[in-house]
Amino acid sequence: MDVQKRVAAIHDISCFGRCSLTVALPVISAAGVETSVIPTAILSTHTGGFTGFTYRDLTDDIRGIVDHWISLGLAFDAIYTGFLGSFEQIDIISETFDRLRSKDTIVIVDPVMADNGQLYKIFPKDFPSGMRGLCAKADVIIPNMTEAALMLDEGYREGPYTAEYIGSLLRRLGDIGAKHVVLTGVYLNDEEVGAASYDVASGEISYSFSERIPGYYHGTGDVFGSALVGSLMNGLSLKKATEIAVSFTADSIKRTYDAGTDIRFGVNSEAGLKRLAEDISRAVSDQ
Ligand code: PXL
Repeated sequence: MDVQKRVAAIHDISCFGRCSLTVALPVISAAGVETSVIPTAILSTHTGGFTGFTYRDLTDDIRGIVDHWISLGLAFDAIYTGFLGSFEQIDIISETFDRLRSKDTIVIVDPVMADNGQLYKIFPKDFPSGMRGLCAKADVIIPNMTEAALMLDEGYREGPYTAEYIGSLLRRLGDIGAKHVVLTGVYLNDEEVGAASYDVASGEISYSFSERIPGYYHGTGDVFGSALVGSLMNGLSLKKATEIAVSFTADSIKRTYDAGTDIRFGVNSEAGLKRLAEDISRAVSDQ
């Protein structure tokens, strides 16, 4: 029998608005993977489009949780980080990688901090350099186009993009230090949008696209990242994991668009969890 994989997901809890841990837990669990959490903060909602949200910072709890886990001898197949609220949290999570990772642990960093050409308002201008440092210690990084431009210290460009530009971004993101880069929000024409994956060692670049749905929906980066982590933990290739994550995210956005839901409320990925589990199982048997 296969030994079940275990992931440590390190994100905030946004109590309303489907993102970060409220997405990571169900999605990674649906992939059949045990999901432990380190909550970095508790907010009444995420910060995108809501005003008046509460924010309880949990930075002071992180080291104690890790100390206890180490005392129990726990091991993790992956560590997956997303939204981090301060430079201090970046430093503590960087230290947590060193303390929790073994030679077989995959560290996946989503440098959540920006979208649509803009750094989120709550972050200082130099935050991208902090996230760049954390990305240098990862095995897989999953920036969107805005985060990529910010970490490379260049201006954000509107698409459609050329394959040359995407290739140049991927190679320079690879130079930061991760072994694999998955760039999201990539589009080469106005009809489709998706992701490009890059394997630094082989130089292989793969694209995966889906129909573009109008509107900007919150939390989709976490839906994508969590499906990618769940797929990778099932032993799928980066290319296949990216395809499954693109399709799962696009279906979730389509369902939400058809329902006419407020874009701040996150997307209905819940109705796609069964299909995600089936897609992963099928891809595992096809290997
Ligand atoms: O999904 C990204 C995210 C996660 N957590 C918080 C956020 C955001 C994006 O705005 O505000 C608290």
